[in-house]
Amino acid sequence: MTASHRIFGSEMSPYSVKVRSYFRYKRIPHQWIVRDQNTMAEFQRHAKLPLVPLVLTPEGEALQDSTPILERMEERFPEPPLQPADPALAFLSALVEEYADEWGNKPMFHYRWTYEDDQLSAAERIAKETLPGASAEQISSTAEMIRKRMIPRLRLVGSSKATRGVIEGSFERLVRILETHLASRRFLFGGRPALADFGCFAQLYECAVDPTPSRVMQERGRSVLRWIERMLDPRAEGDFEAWESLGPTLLPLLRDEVGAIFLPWSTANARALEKGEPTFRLTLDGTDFEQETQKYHARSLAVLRKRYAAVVDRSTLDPILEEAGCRTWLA
Ligand SMILES: N[C@@H](CCC(=O)N[C@@H](CS)C(=O)NCC(=O)O)C(=O)O
Repeated sequence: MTASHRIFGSEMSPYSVKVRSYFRYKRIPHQWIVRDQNTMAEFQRHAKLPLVPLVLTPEGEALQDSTPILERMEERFPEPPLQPADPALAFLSALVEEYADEWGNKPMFHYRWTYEDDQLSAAERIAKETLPGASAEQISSTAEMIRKRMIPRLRLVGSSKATRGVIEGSFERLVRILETHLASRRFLFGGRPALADFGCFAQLYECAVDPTPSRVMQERGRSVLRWIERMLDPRAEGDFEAWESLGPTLLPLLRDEVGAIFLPWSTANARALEKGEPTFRLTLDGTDFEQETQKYHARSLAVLRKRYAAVVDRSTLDPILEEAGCRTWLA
């Protein structure tokens, strides 16, 4: 039997939940270790960055950053394949994952730390998770500390009164598009999960357990909620579909979210970083959107562009990207 991997994570961290679902899907023996006050010292001994998830391999390697973790595991555990064999679909799946990781995190973070109900609920769950067995007073004072620490971080993701409409509009559109797409299929690319599912579900899983966004999902996203449930312990239930059947309901995601919002935003961030500008602004959905420039997003956009450049035959992919308004941002 393969020795066990150890995943240090948190139920409150979308990237941790994403990696855990992947390990479950792949049947990779693993232990889920909540990073709490008992496990923190060990986490800190291995982690280069103070971020979860952290995966320790049986060989003693420490891995961080969810996408490279999945890619690394995929080399060692190629079955069942994470991506469709068709390179065009595989790229689209990577594109949706990038959108979810980098933009889809905004609504999640925005709702969680903007509205009082959400702040209180999340801060308490984080405090309980971090301090197992603590008294009610300890939990409540820690929760208050967490709340005060997290609210100012809204600025870092560009969430403010001025951008609330853009972020919430994007979330509602995403739920609407996925609701239609998932009404008649099990996963985003057909009968089995792909990279896109792991990225996208994880952000929405967190939204589904926070009071404000979960109300939107209860009202308008019942199929999305069922898919999130499936994604917590996903199984291959069929094959990937072809673009011909996916396209009618998947193109709106690529066009109205990835092409209209995410790629222009990520490109503006990367340009600002190149010029050494500390903030950047652009018009999204007819509204001024301003945010602090972030290194990480620019790096992952560069990786995505390399991935696009590496698709040898783009005769199927390019017309799809063109129709979705994504191609100009990738070339
Ligand atoms: N790009 C990273 C992001 C990881 C990340 O941002 N993790 C957050 C939680 S979702 C974190 O650990 N924040 C600091 C903390 O919770 O202490 C990934 O994909 O793994």
